[in-house]
Amino acid sequence: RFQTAGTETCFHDRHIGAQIYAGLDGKNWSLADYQARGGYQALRKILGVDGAEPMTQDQVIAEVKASGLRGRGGAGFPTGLKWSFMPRAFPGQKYLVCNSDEGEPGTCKDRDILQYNPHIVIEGMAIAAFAMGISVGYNYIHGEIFGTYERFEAALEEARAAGLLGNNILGSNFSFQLHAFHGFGAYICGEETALLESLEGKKGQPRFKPPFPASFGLYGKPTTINNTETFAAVPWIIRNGGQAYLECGKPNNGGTKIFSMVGDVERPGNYEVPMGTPFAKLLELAGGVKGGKKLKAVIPGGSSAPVLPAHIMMECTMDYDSISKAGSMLGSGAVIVMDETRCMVKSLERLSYFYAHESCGQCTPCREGTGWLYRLVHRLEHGEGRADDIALLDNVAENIMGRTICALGDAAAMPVRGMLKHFRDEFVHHLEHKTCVVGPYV
Ligand code: L3W
Ligand code: SF4
Repeated sequence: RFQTAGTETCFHDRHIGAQIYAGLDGKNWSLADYQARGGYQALRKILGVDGAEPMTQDQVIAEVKASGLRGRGGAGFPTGLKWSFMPRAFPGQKYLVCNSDEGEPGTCKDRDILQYNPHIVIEGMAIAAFAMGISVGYNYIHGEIFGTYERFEAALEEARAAGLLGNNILGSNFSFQLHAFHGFGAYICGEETALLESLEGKKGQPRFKPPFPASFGLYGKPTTINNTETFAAVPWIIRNGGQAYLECGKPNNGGTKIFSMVGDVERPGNYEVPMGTPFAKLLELAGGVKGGKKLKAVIPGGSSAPVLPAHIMMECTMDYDSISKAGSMLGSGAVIVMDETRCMVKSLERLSYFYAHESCGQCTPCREGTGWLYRLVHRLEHGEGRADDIALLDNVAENIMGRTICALGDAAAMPVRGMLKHFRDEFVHHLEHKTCVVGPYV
């Protein structure tokens, strides 16, 4: 469920959570409802269709830069800077791509945005296309969500019929063709260059970077890729100004962020809060730890982020800088909450299985290393660990880090290193006693 953040801190009438919330019953996603909430006013503003002076491409990019908006897919790269990489005078086709291939364990925000408020993404993409002089775009939607894909297609049809997409949008000389593409459900296709390969009809395997998509992207042409939530923030920024968005959050961490609160909480769901909100407040919004149990640990940014023990997490605020200072990353904003009954060895076994399963197999350290990580944790978990397995686990993780084509290798290694850093005792206990520190095997 999508929920806003309570009266004092919420952005109920000001930002995307409110609008998604408005469509929560599944009835208010349509174009008419979106327009009644102020939708497409930002697009009208930049095109000057209501009599005001149209904005220039530079002005739009300047607003996004001023907003401090950073990529909401995981890397937190500054959006305005990314947009400024797009060569304006490029003679051939340029592309805009929305990465809706949400597959990070714990993350479920993009799905809700597309389901409950698809037009906000369409409007954000149209504004981005205008700013970068792009005439063709694609939204790559995760293959396992069928209803969401159909909802987005229906919204596209509405927008085309209303002259908000297509040739000469709203009577201006700006044209933008936007298409939806249904992916195949592989986690790796969320990596931007694997996504492009998949969009081209090939096997979804990451490319070497550089060159970055900004210069060599879809079909080898300059391409800008942003996450769904990133595009969804753009209409508000254009209507209210970049500075106002920045001030919603904190310096270098502008705006609000949607956090998927999952795991051992009373009310799991998506919560939109200002960047810089204390973790304790976010946990409270989600109803606290389930069943009144004690908080043991939190993975603060999707399964790729290193785990943090409760005492460190309770001191953090939810923004890029605070979480990275604590030794983890904000990532895609999935906050996996673990209570005192959770075994860290078992949790890591589950995570390692995921990465071994999802490795595309292209590079040896990832293909072989993720399999080794899983097998090592599996035998520790099942009381079959050997004397040097913990050291070996450390060693395999270290030998994956930084030696692969894409970030999946690091994403598999970082949780291992986080677990060993903060919960090594539990691994030692498994090794020495062939049983679990929090209870019998289940
Ligand atoms: C031009 C340069 N462009 C960087 C662009 C680059 C990309 C963006 C960020 O990984 C993370 C990963 C996962 N010229 C550029 C440039 N760019 N330098 O900026 O790039 P990068 O390489 O820092 O990150 P990435 O490859 O996009 C994403 C983590 O996110 N993650 C994964 C989440 C998964 C989902 C999902 O399921 N949808 O969000 C979670 O934490 O581990 O670290 O656009 O081209 N010089
Ligand atoms: Fe494929 Fe893993 Fe290499 Fe990424 S790191 S390209 S997922 S083998």
